[in-house]
Amino acid sequence: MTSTQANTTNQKLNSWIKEIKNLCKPDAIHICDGSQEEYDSLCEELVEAGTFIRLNPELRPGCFLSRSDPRDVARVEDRTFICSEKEIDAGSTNNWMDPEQMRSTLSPLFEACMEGRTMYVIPFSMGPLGSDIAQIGVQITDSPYVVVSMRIMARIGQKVLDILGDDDYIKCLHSIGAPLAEGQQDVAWPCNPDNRYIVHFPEAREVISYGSGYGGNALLGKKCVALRIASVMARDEGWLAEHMMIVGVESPDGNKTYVAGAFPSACGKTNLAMLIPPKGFEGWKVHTVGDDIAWIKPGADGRMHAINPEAGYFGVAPGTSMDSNPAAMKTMEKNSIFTNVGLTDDGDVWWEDMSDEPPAHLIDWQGNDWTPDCGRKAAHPNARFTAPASQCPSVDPEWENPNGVPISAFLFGGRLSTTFPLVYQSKDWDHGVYMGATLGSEATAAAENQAAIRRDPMAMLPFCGYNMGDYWKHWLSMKDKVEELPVIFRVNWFRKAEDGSWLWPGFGQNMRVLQWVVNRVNGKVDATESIYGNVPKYDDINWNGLAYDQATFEELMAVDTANSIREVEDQSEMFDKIGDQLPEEMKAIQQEMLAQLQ
Ligand code: SAT
Ligand code: MN
Repeated sequence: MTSTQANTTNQKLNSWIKEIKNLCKPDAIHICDGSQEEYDSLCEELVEAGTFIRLNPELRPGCFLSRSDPRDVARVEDRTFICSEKEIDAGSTNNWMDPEQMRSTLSPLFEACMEGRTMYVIPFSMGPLGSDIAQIGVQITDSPYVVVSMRIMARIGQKVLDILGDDDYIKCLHSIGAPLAEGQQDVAWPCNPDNRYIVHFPEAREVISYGSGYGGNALLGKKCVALRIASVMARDEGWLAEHMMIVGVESPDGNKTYVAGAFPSACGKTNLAMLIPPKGFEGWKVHTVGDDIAWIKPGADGRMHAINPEAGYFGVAPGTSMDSNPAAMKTMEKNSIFTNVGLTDDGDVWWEDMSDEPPAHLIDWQGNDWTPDCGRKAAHPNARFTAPASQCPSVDPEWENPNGVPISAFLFGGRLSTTFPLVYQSKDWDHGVYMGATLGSEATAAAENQAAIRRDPMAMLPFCGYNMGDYWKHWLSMKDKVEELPVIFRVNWFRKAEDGSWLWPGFGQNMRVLQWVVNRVNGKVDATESIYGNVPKYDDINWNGLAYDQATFEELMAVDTANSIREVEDQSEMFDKIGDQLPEEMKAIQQEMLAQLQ
């Protein structure tokens, strides 16, 4: 291990480090300084331990492949807990346990759990260093894979401690739960899959995670801090912590309009964050501020300002290609970590749909020989790339602006094949909150009219750290916190024709919708009222470079009464689940819409 270490005179932090050391009994302690030397030597150790395979430096310089335990491949929502003092504050959409009871459940698990391992202390900043919108946390972990991943995903090290000074921080304790007895041989991906806990104490601003080394279970700055804990802080302090990408849309005259958007998984959120305008949009550019999370605060100018609290992308690899997302592909050309993807014979990575022609042979994500006809996937469906945002060719020059970027519009988008028009604008703020609260996607891409809708309010279902009804009330209350509210839209790229074919020609054409959104918020184009909200006329969308006839557009925008009634009625299931905490505005808007449809 490198000799460089960070240091701090923060007494609270130093005594917490001592306390955890006494509890977890690691062989050594390392306080991460965040330097390149430290990163390099940890990667070297991971290679020696068999956790990392160095990829071909000519094809993927500075890149590593990691294969997880096949039982530790994704977030575990059924093992995720919100331990608020009162059960009602976690709400019916979260798992709750009494905080004291949870602490006594966890304590014995952590006793000597780091034996034979090094305990790393990672000071991290979510958000640009020193930004008023940023927050500082400290993660203690026994996983060097987590340390190197956190160095990509957040700002870490001595510079964070220098800013922290003697202040408070968000406490994040993590252990893979796999102590090593004297002389015991380690495995490549130690974990404890039968005993996982991903636990949040919202009032204490604290996270404790045990048993998993993967993704959001282990890189605690991401979903645990930046969404579950931050959403509670945002409620208490009057801002928003959202599961949203952020883009800056630049028009040919150089004007930039920032848009943030929430999408349930598999709805093209990353593709939209890195969109390349198609033919017909000469002079237009889309700049990436963030791909996953937005922290949004009322600014002194009376507008909402957003930062991306992260410094890297932890993206789903399968399906990503030079066709679907060239910017993402370029971002991960170097200095990136790949987890659970295939390893080609020339030392590069491959996953499903990365190329039309799969390699004739590779080693799959479980370390076995793989050929295109073997009947197994080369990469796990939740295989990931971890890549620095600074390497993204479309990264916005303002992405690290400590004041954030001013948000003009929010998008909510689900996958609905039969009901929802391509795009519509909310009638007012409350109606926009209703549009986000009722967000959902079809569980399967079924063509039948009855496809079950999985509700995912604001795409926050597994990430809201408090009662969902209170969260919607908080969203409603934001209308009094700024003078210039962002305009709210819903989009749906997934509508199908009677014969089951897509009505919209694909993610690459979404710029046409983004442009209409930008023109709307800048007052450059009118809209027509419909039952859903304000919709574009055919002529108000820029069709340059695309042959798309008006009849297909009308089909894409049509309101199917029977399906719409079914959809609106179906929203009651989620509303009933929220129970007494449901803001009355939600029910009122739903009833009004039903009345109009009938
Ligand atoms: O594993 S993460 O939580 O970081 C990503 C995801 O599951 O959305
Ligand atoms: Mn996400």
